[in-house]
Amino acid sequence: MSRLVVVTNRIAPVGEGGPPQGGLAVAVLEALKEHGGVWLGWSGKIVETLPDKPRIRRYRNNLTVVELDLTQAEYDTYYLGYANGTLWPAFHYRLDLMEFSRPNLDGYSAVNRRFARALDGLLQPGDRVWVHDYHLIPLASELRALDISLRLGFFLHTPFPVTQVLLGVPWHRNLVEHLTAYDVIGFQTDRDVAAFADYLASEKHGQVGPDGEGEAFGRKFQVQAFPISIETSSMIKQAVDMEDSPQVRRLKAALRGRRLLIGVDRLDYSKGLVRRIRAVERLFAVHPQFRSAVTFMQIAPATRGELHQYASIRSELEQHAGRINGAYADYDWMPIRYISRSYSRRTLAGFYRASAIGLVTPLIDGMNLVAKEYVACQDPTDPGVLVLSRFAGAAQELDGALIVNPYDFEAVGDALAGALEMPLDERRDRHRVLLDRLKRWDVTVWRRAFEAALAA
Ligand code: ADQ
Repeated sequence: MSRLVVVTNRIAPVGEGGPPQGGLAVAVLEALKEHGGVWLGWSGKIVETLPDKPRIRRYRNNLTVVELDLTQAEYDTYYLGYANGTLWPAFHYRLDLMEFSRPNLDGYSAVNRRFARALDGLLQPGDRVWVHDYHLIPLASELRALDISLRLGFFLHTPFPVTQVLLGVPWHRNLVEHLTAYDVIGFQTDRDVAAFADYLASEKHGQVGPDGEGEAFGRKFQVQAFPISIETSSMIKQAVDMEDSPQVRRLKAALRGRRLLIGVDRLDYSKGLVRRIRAVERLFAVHPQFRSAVTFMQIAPATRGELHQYASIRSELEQHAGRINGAYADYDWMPIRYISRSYSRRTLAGFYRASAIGLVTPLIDGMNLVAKEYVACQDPTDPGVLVLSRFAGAAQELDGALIVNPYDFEAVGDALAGALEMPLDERRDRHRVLLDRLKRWDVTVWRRAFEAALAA
């Protein structure tokens, strides 16, 4: 039986640290639990001197976790610099926020080389290597340079930008050439596959055929969409379990009979939070019957706080929330609750179930798992409504949601009014279709589809 070797930027705590947060970590752990295997990535530690060897921990079920540390310079150049200062904004269509420097790119390349060397010592004949996300695009090339001929797969969790945007990224040709060193290149949606194929064709590097067989830079590879999903059945169970939990009871007591609109995101400029809050303002301004009848709760803990592109988002949001609360609040009602701490998935599951509307309005998003989690957590007899941006990858599958254009926040505000007034029958019908999709295509099916392509 061949081993699965997974490489991610960051290793989430396994075992004693409790359940890991984040869709990637859940999917990876679940994949490795089934057959065992190796998970290699950054430990989360920044050290002054790197240890001679990576730390190797062995767990039950043949799971081996290999932890690498980063130096401060590596963290600054590889992680903050090129990965999150250049690629993340560019892949989310924000060339205006993109920054680029040669030292950052050198750091990015060097860390990928070091990850490849660490892997080299651990790989066995027959292993299948599955690399995740934009931090590690050059890893396959580095492994090939070490004469490794194993099957290598890559999955991009973010969008793949259209050619006109990608051309703005310094080093774009090298990035795409590095991608083609993998045997399988997986994207979230067909739109991403099409963008990748268009880049190869229009830059005259190669092509992708109708069945996803690609050829470029003298290599052959398979390109395919694998929309990531959630652990649907366990999410449903958590939501049911949490229905009568102390947290949900406290939330409901605080709402005092008002209906809840919920947003849950990492604090990121791609998530459309300012426009979302303005859509809520529009709801109160133009549909006064909902004043004092609903509360909007936005949970958005800070991430990547060291990057200046993230510095102003929080204060901008707080300003809008303060302004709207100032304009509409009453002595017994606060329209907007803005919360910057994070909660466990279990607690969130209970909060989703208690909400009449899930607001997921990114300006662009690879998939967005919150949209899927919100659907799974609803009570099928009285489900809430998902209001979903057309620019989330999830909108390709979840077309039974209320699909909105997040840039048109006035229309989003009106869609919120429509969602609050939606008859029970329509809510049930829409929810049934959405949940059906999530039961058929959960994270296990997603992972097996990728593994099958990698084995082919
Ligand atoms: P993210 O940008 O982090 O992920 P998303 O998919 O919404 O976006 O969230 C990942 C996970 O984090 C979800 O399971 C969610 O419950 C959790 N989470 C988000 N906000 C939280 C909060 N405030 N508190 C606690 N938990 C929170 C990237 C891509 C996405 C893609 C995923 C997986 O940007 O488009 O869906 O990877 O591929």
